[in-house]
Amino acid sequence: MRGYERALARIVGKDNVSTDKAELFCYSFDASIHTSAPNVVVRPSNTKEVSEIVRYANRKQIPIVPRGAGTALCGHSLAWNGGIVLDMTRMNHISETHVEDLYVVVGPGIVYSTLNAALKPLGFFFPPEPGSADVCTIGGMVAVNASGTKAIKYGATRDYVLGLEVVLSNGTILKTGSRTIKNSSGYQLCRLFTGSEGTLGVITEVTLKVAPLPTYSSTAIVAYDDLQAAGRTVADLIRCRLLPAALEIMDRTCIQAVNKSLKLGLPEVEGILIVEFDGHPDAVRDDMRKAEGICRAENPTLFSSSDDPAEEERIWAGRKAVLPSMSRLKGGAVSVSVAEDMIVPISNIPKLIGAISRIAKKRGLVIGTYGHCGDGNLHTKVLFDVRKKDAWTRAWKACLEIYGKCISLGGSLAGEHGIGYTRAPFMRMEHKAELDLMRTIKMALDPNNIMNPGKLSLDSVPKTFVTRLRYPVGD
Ligand code: LAC
Ligand code: ZN
Repeated sequence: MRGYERALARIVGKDNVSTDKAELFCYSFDASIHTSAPNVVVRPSNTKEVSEIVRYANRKQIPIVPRGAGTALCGHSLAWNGGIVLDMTRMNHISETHVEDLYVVVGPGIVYSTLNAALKPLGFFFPPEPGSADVCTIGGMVAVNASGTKAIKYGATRDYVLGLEVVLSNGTILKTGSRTIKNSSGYQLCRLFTGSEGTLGVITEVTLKVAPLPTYSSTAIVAYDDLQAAGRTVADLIRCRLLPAALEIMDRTCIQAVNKSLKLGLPEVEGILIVEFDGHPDAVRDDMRKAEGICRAENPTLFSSSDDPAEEERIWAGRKAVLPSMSRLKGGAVSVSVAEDMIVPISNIPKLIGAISRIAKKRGLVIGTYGHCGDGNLHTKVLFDVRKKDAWTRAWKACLEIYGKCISLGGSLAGEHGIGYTRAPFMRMEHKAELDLMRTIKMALDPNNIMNPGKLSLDSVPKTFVTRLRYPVGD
């Protein structure tokens, strides 16, 4: 046993420390295109252990990377400089439930859908609903300010974080925020740690606001022969003061992919919108009637709505399967996550969609576009033969052009997946001088740079960016 293994085993017990090669290999991936292995994985079970581990790592200047379920799409939970991966999944308790005060207190390792299953009998929920809802952890969601299909109406994770317990880089256990629905008492430090991606400290407990669970919903599928028409409908719906619980888009490539993998028989048109309303049945029916009129103004080939939960689930099945289905669309081509989470002001969706398809054509790439158009957030998947170096070069060029367009439209690199490693070299494009302030904050809180180093902000594209890919790239 190496010295650091012994020291860590003294804190968490030897069964919760591993340097086994096979295990380290498993921890060398998340859902991103990158890969990098830690030297050791540690699984703490409480805040005190986390504090002792961090204090030890700080003394020895060993990098620490907190990790939940590893669903991050940009390499957030990869140990880029080796070191310790802190697997937080054992800290998965619900320690307090106070729905009458609109909050719960949970460990960072609890899975999103497990928390909502516990809240459902009480008639409450935590709404942001990411695509990885059945596996992702609340700590990971706070770390990247995650969200998903419900953000247009209910907001993102940051809108629900009332309080946090965080272990700082010197091992100090900090309590920040409150158990109240609002406070105006000083700097809103919960907001600082939310979205900090493990670079400022380790989240060990979360006080989360919860919302009343709607008891009725209705969902429509709307098909258009023109993707731009689908995009225009999004802003039209909102301009008419409709606020859907979800408003999603899928282009032809995505529709073909889910049809192929799930045999759904969706119409293979240029664009499909999914529109969901929830709330009081009368209000929902009224909103859906208005939405139908607005959607029909752009001449859809199909408008079909239902309040039957089984049918609603059928409508959603295709959308929810886009990400895993894309790699099955074309033999030899893999769906690759580059430029995959842009967000723009809602009415600029048609412009962003148009730009993505022009860039795809110019670079000779197949790009599937889908996502949460109701809040301005689009995901893209680039399909190509990952063994070909030239295809990677074209994909990176396309990525830079898409980011440039997105920023010029008043948007941001990431709507809900965060920055991690894969987007770190592009941060200056968006944040300019603001990035220097972010670095000042980072240095103040983590002077030895042990907390998830190499993430969130890079000045240039390092060589490892294109060499440490999870794919076997040839010439
Ligand atoms: C989704 C994930 C990729 O929306 O965010 O499917
Ligand atoms: Zn999403």
